[in-house]
Amino acid sequence: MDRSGAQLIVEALRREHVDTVFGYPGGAVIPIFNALYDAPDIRVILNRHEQAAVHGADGYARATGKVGVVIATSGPGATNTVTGLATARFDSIPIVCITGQVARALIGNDAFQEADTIGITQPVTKHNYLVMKRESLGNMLKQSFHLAATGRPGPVVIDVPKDVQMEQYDDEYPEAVSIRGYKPQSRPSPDLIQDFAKLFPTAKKPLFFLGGGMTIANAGEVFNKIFHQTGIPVVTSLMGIGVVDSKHPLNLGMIGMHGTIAANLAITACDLLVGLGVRFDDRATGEPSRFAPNATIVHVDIDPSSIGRNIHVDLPVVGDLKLVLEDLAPHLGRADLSAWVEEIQTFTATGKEFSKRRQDTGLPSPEDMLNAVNEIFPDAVITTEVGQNQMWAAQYLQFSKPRKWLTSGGLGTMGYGFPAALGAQAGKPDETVVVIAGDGSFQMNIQELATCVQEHLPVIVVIMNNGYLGMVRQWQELFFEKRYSKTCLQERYGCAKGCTDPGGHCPPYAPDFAGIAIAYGAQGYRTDTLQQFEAALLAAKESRRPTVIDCLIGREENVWPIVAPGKGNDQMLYEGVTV
Ligand SMILES: Cc1ncc(C[n+]2csc(CCOP(=O)(O)OP(=O)(O)O)c2C)c(N)n1
Ligand SMILES: [Mg+2]
Repeated sequence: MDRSGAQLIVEALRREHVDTVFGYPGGAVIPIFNALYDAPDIRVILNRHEQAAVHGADGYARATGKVGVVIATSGPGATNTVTGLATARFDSIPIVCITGQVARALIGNDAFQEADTIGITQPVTKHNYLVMKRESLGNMLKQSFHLAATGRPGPVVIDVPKDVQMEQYDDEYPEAVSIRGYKPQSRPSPDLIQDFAKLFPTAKKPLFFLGGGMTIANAGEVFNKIFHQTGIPVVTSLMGIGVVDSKHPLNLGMIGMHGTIAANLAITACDLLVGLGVRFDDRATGEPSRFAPNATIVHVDIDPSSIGRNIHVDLPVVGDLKLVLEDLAPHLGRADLSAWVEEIQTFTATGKEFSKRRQDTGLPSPEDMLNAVNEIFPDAVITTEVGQNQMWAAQYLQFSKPRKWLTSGGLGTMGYGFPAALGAQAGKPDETVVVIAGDGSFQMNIQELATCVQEHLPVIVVIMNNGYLGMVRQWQELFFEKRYSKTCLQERYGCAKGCTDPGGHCPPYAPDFAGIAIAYGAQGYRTDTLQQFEAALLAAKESRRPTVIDCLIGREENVWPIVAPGKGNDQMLYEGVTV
């Protein structure tokens, strides 16, 4: 039976069990949207910007574990996807991004809305395809889904010229896929597992370090068995949050620049460090020569190219984390770690002691706000924007399950959190989805309020409004003599240069976020006490409507502790005092 390329694309979506796609139409993808018009089984979410559509597919993928799909037109549609693709690439999120391209005969002619999508997206994708023959479309689609989801997952772009979308051909969507040279290794040899297991009985201070790969590999369940069986403490990267219950006393939380005091002290003291699905990113390691200086380091990852890149690894283990841990588990027993656990308790106590130094600003503190979110939405899916809001969320929010913590870890993309929340909500309609946002970041994709309202996605946005690009301001305060160059979001033309004294004399904040929410048809609240904030959260919970809660916080609140650039994780500052 002859069918058009566009019809085959829709068939591919069905065969890959895609129930939701995110996108934005344009001249070069009209045939695809036309074919989707006849596919009531596939929900098409119309975002208001292609970047947001990719973040939507990304949030959907992180929350559900499925491949996220996005469709954008040629030229500006495709170029708008780049930040979304780079965000997904960095955090290893499976996405298939279908872009329209000008007709084959026009490629290379500077045709209207032509862009070299393959060239532009190559560095920010796992792979990409330009479909120059209608007969190749089926295989390339199948390969795109396969590559996106397997091995180290990532975004794949498939660029389809408009005339390929319209060309008729008699083909079926392929059943099987084989890509020459692509065989992600999944299971290490039994000998390697033996070597790995041998390190545990002699270690006096073992420590697990969990990263985002644990969630991607769905390795949480088997890991928790090992964790309870061995009693070995855990630290995480930003992306590793949610694999182990935050409330467990042996889960010390995040390491690194804004990690917890206990986690940074533990990683400095440990003698066996087992990194699982981590990248040893510079924000996590601090100065590499001071990172885990006493430890034998094991690194388990599906991607051999990420092993040994940033720090020296003693035992590399390439493989699928779930399979590796399943193979390892039978070799592990319970050793006497009481001296190590006692030492860890002193680290935790130090952390508690320092936290008492936080000063009251007279406005809701980040910790109080996030505790309220913990209490009112204990099981919510949380997404974050980027900046101080993201770090406070990582420090104070509590999780007991994976796929509930969605944050742009590698790229640190402002504007990620809100559209990702829409995607997560579309994929998990029965769950509550809360965005922890900054007043700067939220404005990077604020137009998605329209998507939210019109698609009935009752996302709750919590803006921690400090009137600043707070994280950059914090760096200016600590490392650039308080020269607040272009980080004040209340600054108006005519404000005194060098103002470091935000207060009542400042011009009013623009925009009025609650007013904007209401203008879009969502609910909006502006709060400046904890009581008002909690009441707004409860109102949002009650209504199940999209809601924006703009909560004022102390303008110069800082994230503590901080490991200054160039310093080691053992050299933390808390409220300016050395830990
Ligand atoms: C797209 C993008 N541009 C710039 C940055 C650099 N940046 C990192 S944090 C930050 C400030 C974010 O401000 P806001 O959203 O208000 O969050 P806050 O730190 O105040 O909580 C900036 C500008 C970024 N991460 N992403
Ligand atoms: Mg801010």
